[in-house]
This record gives sequence, C-alpha cells and structure tokens, in this order.
Amino acid sequence: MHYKNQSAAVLGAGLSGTAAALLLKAEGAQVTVLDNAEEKNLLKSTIDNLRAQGIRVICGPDADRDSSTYEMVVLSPGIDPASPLARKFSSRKIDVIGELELGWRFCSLPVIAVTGTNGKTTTTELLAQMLNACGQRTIACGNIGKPLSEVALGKNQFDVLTVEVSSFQLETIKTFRPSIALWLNFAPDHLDRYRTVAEYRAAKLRIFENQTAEDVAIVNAAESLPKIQPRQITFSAYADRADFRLAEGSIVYQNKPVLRLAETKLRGSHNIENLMATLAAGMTRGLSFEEMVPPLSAYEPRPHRCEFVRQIGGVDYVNDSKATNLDAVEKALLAQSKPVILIAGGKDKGFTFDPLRPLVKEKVRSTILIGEMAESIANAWSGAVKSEIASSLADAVERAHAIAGPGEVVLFSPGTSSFDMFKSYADRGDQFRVLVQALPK
Ligand code: UMA
Repeated sequence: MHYKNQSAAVLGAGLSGTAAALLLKAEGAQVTVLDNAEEKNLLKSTIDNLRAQGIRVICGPDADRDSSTYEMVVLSPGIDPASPLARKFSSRKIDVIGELELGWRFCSLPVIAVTGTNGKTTTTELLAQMLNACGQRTIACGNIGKPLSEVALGKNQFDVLTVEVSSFQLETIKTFRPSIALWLNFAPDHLDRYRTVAEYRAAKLRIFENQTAEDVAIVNAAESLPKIQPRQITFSAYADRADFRLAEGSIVYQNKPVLRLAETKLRGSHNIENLMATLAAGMTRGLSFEEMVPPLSAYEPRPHRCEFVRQIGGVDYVNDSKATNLDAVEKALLAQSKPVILIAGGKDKGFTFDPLRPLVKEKVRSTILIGEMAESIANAWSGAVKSEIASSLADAVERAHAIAGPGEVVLFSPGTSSFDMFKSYADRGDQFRVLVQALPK
C-alpha cells in the first residue's frame, strides 16, 4: 500500500488513533486527527506529540464541522461507524478502514488473532509469554492495549504477532487475515453499540473472513459456527468430542494427557479453555507439549480477574473488576466454593441481569449494587436474593465488610462496564483493592 502524499483522516486521538496517525505520517501521508472531545479533555502530551510530528489535530465540535477532502479514513475501535463523525465519511467513495486493518497492511509477519467475549486478554498474554519462552519471538498487542499500528511502526524483530482482537476492531477490517484465529467463546455483550446480539456476533465472526484452507481456526467446541475456510482444531472443558478436552484433572489431546491442571496457577473452567486454546496455537506453530508446559505452569493470573486481595476475619475479598458482562460474572460465581456477598453494577450497556437470577439464587447470600444499573439489577433479582444499593464503591465495600461472615467471600464482579463511575475496569479494580486494604482487621 502506498500512502505517500495521500490525505488521511484518523478518527479518535486515543491509543489507536495516535498509533495510526504516526504510522501514516511515517509512510508520507498528510494526516489529520479528528476527535469529538474538547482538547482540554484529551491527553496534552499526546496532542503535543502529534502536532510536533506535523500532524493536524482538530478537536471538539470543529471535528464534526471539518469539511476537508480526504482520500482515506482510519477509525479508532471506540468510534462507532454509525456515529455522526464516522458517517460523514462512509458516504464518500474513499477507503474507510479501522486501525487494526491499517496495522495489518504494514505487517509482513504471520498473525495469531485471539477473540472471544471473555478470556481474550488472558489468552493473548499467556500465548505470548509461552511463545517467547519457547524461542518464538512475539509481542502481545491489539486490544490488549498496544495497537497493531504501533507494532508495525516499531519494525522490531518478531517471528509472529499475537494480537487480541475485539469486535469493534473486526468491524472495520478488509484484508486482515490471521494465519491462526482463536475463537474462545461467545456471549451477549456491547449492546450499547450493537442493535442485536446477532450483529455483535457477526462482527466477531469476521475474524475468519479472509482465512483460507491454509490457515487454522482454533474454536471452542461448544460453538456452532457457520461454514468457515480454515482447518479447525476444537477444544472444550465440557464436551468429550473436542480435540483438546478435559479428563481426570488433565488437559488431553487425542487421548494423551498433556498438562496437569494442578501444575498451573489458573483456576476455573474458563481458564482451562484458555489454556487449551493456547496449547492448540503453540502446537500449530510447531511446538511440542513438553516445551509448552513449563511456561504455562509459571504463568501468574493478571490482576482484576478473580484476583484474591485479602482475607479479613475469615472473609476472602476477590477483585473481578474485569467482569464487564454477565458471562464473566457467571464464570466467577461458578468458580466460588464459598457463599458469596456479590458487589455488582455499573454502566447501562443495554442488557438486563435477569439471566443470572438462578445462579445468583444458588451462590449468593446478599448483593450490594452500585452505579447506573443498581436499581435495574435489584429489580431483576428481586425475591431471589437480598439486595442493597450503595452510593459509591467505598460505601459498597463498607456494607460488604459489615455483613460478611467467616467462611464467606466478598466478590466484586460488576457484570458491566465501569465508565459511569471510573476511568476503566482497571481503575475500578485498583480502587476496590485500595478500599479493601484499608479495611480494619
Ligand atoms: N471518540 C470520538 N468520537 C466518538 C467516540 C470516541 O471522537 O464518537 C474519541 C474519544 O474522545 C477518544 C478516542 O475516540 O479520544 C478514543 O478512541 P478509542 O475508544 O478507540 O480508544 P483507544 O485509546 O484507541 O483504545 C482502543 C480500545 N478501546 C475500545 O475499543 C473502546 C482499547 O480497548 C485498546 O486497548 C486500544 O484501542 C489499543 O488497541 C479497550 C476496550 O475497552 C481496553 N476494548 C473493548 C473490550 O475489551 O471490551 C472492546
């Protein structure tokens, strides 16, 4: 692709937009970054850096008013193609792509792409650490927080790229073709962006769109996918007919035990499936199980994913702030063996908490609800469990501390996004951890 002297607009001045703009600039394009936020609300160092590189930046209402002529447009994943800013361009006959597609166009290396509603980040990190430990140089990038365009610009020496991909990124691909695609699982999510669950699924399924019979898809056996071109390897912690399955406490491949679960630090069926998918990807890259097992056993779970914070008076406090949808809460609840005091709630993403009602009734003694969705969750679970509404996370932690008894667990598994009260799920989880650490013994 040649972008020299092309006039390019990049929508969004976050991580993706910045990386895309710098990559296009390095390729000789004339770049303008448009962002709906007021300039004072954007990172000053980012904007200053873009301008210092000769990139035009237009913020606030002026972004929507900009009427310059562009030959191509790159969207950040957080920008809905149906938003007013993006729609200005989709009607023009120019190349409109997402940042993932742009990064891909500058990658000459094979890509392993990881998608799924939950477990993407853990699996991407697990896989990258394992590949590096086994001598295959890679980097964990994409939705995990390092845009592919940034990696493409870096021109570092890798053998393969390990890319976490979200539905938002896949929505705007054209030629993106991973040689190995991982489909971990699927559950309803992001209904504040998609009109239906089917629309969300269709966006995610685009991960297979450009794959051919030479490529590989590593797929959860519980999923019924439409017909796809790549060769499939299946895995499941529940089904007996998958290539990778569970038997007598071990992950088994073609009836041969390859990894004993007791040897790893990851817990819960969802993590077993993340390990299976990782082993399948390593196997596809030519690694033996013997060399993959030591790095997989050494892997420490990331913060905010059923992270044990502290025990006070026989009560365990667990931070699962990464649970931004119902499927993740379900997995966290299923992994608990003690009665649960559940702190949940956050931004309204367009779904109700009704589906969790039977499991909550079984596992949860009391709930403490926060954020935009507090009342709607209380209504959804009314009669199944006792609920109280807290005015803040600090109030919720205090209330949980007051009611939890020895042998119980206080689980912070919000079930939706954080943006109504916090900067991100990580900020939310960090605040929970600080509040719990400050509780008296
Ligand atoms: N903006 C507009 N107009 C709009 C919407 C947004 O101008 O209508 C601007 C905002 O003012 C802001 C910029 O767009 O300045 C933000 O763009 P962005 O939301 O794409 O944020 P990035 O910093 O580029 O982060 C994105 C991903 N964010 C989203 O998909 C929402 C990050 O995933 C990813 O780590 C990063 O690119 C690097 O690839 C985050 C995420 O929440 C972690 N992802 C979702 C998830 O995992 O569930 C999909």
